[in-house]
Amino acid sequence: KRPFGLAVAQLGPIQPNDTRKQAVARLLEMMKEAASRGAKMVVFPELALTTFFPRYWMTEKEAIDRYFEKSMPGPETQALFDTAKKLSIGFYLGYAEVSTEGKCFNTSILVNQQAEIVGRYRKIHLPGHSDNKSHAPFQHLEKKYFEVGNEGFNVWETMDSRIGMLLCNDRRWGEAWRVLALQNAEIVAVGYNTPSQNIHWNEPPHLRMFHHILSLQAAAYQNCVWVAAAGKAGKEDGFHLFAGSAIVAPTGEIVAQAQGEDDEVIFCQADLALGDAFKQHIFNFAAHRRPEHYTLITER
Ligand code: CDT
Repeated sequence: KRPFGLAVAQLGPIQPNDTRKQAVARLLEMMKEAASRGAKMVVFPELALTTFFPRYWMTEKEAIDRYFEKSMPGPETQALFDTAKKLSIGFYLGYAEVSTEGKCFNTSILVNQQAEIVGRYRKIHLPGHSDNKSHAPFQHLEKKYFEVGNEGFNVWETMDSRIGMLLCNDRRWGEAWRVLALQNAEIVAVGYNTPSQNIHWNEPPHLRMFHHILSLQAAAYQNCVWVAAAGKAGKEDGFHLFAGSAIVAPTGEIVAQAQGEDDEVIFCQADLALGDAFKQHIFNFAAHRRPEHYTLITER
């Protein structure tokens, strides 16, 4: 067995006028709880420092001034790094990034137990739209505020494991997971913010949660990885985001799931060796994959 203390910290809602200081204080509380339960790493949600602001039509400058981080760590986020180092716990954190060249990304970072940033992922599957849908109850303007990530899907050797990162909508795309599995990922961390209401078509609400869990379980099994998925949940400014933060084993089984829609830490002692039998047999990529028949995937 190769035990790895894995924690997911779900966030309840963050309101538009909540400060970074308030958000960071909540993250710190959960980081401490995760560490006390024996976690080596805690996974926080996508855009974990602010409300899910792509629901608002703003000018890009307004959005940047309010909701984007100009540096990481910055003055308000330094405490996360200081506490992580003190407690010797790694973390995944999602936030809105303005790069040094002034480009905007929906980003996550992977921080090791010495509080060093070892990996960065810039979200590739940006859902939603860039125009103002004035008839809709709220917007989903990720295509307006963010550029498509320009650094690919990567896996980092850290904390005695190989860890990959995805962000929210990526979890629905089989290709994203497979690119991480091909780099021998053992754990994939995913932060998300998913509105319960679909503004594009009248989707039955129960399907939203079903497709979220279905995506995580299928991806974990088909790629022999541990999945740690952290959501931001509850009503932000009256708009509901679903909860359902979960840890899924390489067997495809859910081993921990959040019970409510508030700040909540879930934890499991993940056995990183659990995926080995699947990797050696049913999903032995070298023996059984047929990439020569998959070329259409990259051509279209
Ligand atoms: N944040 C994010 O990517 N949310 C999307 C919502 C899809 S509906 C436009 C998701 O896939 O959960």
